[in-house]
Amino acid sequence: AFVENLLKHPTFLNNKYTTKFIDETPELFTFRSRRDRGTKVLTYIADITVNGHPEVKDRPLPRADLKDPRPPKPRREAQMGTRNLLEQKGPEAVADWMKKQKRLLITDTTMRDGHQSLLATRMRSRDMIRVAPAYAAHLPQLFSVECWGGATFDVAYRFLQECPWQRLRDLRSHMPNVMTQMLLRASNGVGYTNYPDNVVQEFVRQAAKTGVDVFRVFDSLNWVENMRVAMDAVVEANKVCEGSICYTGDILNPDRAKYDLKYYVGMARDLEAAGAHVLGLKDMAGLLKPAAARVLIRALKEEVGLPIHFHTHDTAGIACATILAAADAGVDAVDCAMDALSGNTSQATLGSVVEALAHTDRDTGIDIGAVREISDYWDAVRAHYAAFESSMQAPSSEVYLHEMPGGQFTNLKAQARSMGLEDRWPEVAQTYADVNQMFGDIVKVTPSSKVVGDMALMMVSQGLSRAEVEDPDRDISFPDSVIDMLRGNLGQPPGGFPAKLVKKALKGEAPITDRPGAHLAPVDLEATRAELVALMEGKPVDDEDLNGYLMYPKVFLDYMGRHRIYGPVRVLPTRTFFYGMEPREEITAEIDPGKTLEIRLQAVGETGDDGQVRVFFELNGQPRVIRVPNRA
Ligand code: BTN
Ligand code: 3PY
Ligand code: ZN
Repeated sequence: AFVENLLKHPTFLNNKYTTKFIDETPELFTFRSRRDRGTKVLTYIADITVNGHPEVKDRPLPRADLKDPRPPKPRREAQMGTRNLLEQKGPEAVADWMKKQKRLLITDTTMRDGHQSLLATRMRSRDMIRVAPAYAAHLPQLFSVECWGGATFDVAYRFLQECPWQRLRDLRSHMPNVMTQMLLRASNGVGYTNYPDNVVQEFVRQAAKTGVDVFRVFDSLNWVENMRVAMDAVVEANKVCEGSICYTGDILNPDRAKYDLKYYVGMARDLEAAGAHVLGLKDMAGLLKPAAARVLIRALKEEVGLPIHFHTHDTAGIACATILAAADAGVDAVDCAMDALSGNTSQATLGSVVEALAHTDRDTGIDIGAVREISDYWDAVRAHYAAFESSMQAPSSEVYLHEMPGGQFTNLKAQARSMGLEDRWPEVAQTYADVNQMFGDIVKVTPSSKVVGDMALMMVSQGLSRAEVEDPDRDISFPDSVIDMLRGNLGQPPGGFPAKLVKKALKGEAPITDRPGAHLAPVDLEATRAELVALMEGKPVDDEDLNGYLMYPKVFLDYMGRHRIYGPVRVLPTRTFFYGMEPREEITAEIDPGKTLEIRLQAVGETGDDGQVRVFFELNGQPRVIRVPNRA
């Protein structure tokens, strides 16, 4: 009843949630559940078995014969890795060490960008944590494991019914020797909007404390001014600050002179001066071509003193070639995904890069046997997420036209499908490119990429051309996200936004041109905590929960509401989580270290006159009957 009440409340339906709303409607939050965790988890299984999981409705099913994936067993103790170096000597020592390495260093992105770009970010913590000990034992040569941030934070609460902080804590403890890495959208945190400075600072402090070692910090308009608060907080936490350039355009194309070599070298110098330990080169769409990589990496190596960490996507099928060119030009570290979750909109294939460089100057030293074994595990994991696979069958050079980031491409395609525009995809791609030019040729990466996507979908669905949108005599109702960006609330792109468009969209209202954070009052953290304690009936609120609430108030409260009903569903196998159980099926779930639930579904009863279904279980040998509503 709690969730239903809450979700039906008009304030939620209008999506105008504010903290004040809670003060005014405390009765919605007083749902109390005394049931034990086992009963709650059975309630979840019963509900999913009867009603299905809304996220996989009408989507392709995983193969019926799939087993719970078995991670490779570690065959030796974890050896020293980059995390030990960071702990003992600090972030500057890590940067110095990187520059001294002859070998090419590799970050494994499987647990963040890999599934974000291929499986709509839907990979569950359990599938990651179970393989972490194998990474610790057999891949201690990795530079880092990217496993947090970007879209994974809100997707965990929103769709996977799990706590992102707990994921991080568990990965950290099962993989204590290799650095963890996160993607941080600077002042946009892990959200889509600019947060007050102290919220960003608090978030970084907590992420560092819970277990992030390397923070890749970027700004969605490449505005270094708007990266300082986040970068300073990382340096303050004594973690590795990877200040990043987002790469767009084509430095070798004279028609895209706005983002030329000089521009990138200038930004790199600014990031160095701003205190970065490592320079990130973030090619979120996979636009950097091999020949351009040679030129750019060489120039950056000459002009800045920082080690360089290169990130790209294989959307055009050329990422390995670009990585090899970058390696030739002296790049220090690159991002790859484990073979089974690589290619297309994801990263280059880790095993293939390891093989390509074996017996060369830049031999990675990574154990290819371990890569294959761990990739086999990821292959088995991926099969469970068939519902979230995209329709992309092959790499495509079309990305050089639209320049969509890997993480957005399949999402926008799905959005276009849901609006009935799937057949008109080439038009969406062209319009996305037109909108980019209309906005003055901007960097497109979360959240600016979402703004471009919103505008493009709106134009295609309404049949509007760029000229019509720009026509001063034609009334256009711009999407909210576009108006917000043109107001300056995401910061400033190089050269500013086109004045005529701003004037039209804002109807003459003056935009801000300084830092959005300068306009946002600090949040009173302890008052917010007290408010949250009150909502949760006096249950203490720790710093992780407080930070989740600060980033995503409604998403966090919805998660908490479901958590009271369904309990720790994170312990369930992925198949059970999305599809429930079959009669006579048995599963085990480790609810605490060493404490397991043995769950057997006996039978599902008929729907009664009251609309309730009785579901018959055995829990650790004891019969249990759970009643759930039939929502069909
Ligand atoms: C979500 O995707 O909303 C989170 C997982 C829990 C949702 C449960 S599934 C059964 C019940 N039916 C719904 O539509 N939501 C809850
Ligand atoms: C994110 O911000 O989530 C991204 O992956 C950007 O590339
Ligand atoms: Zn990426």
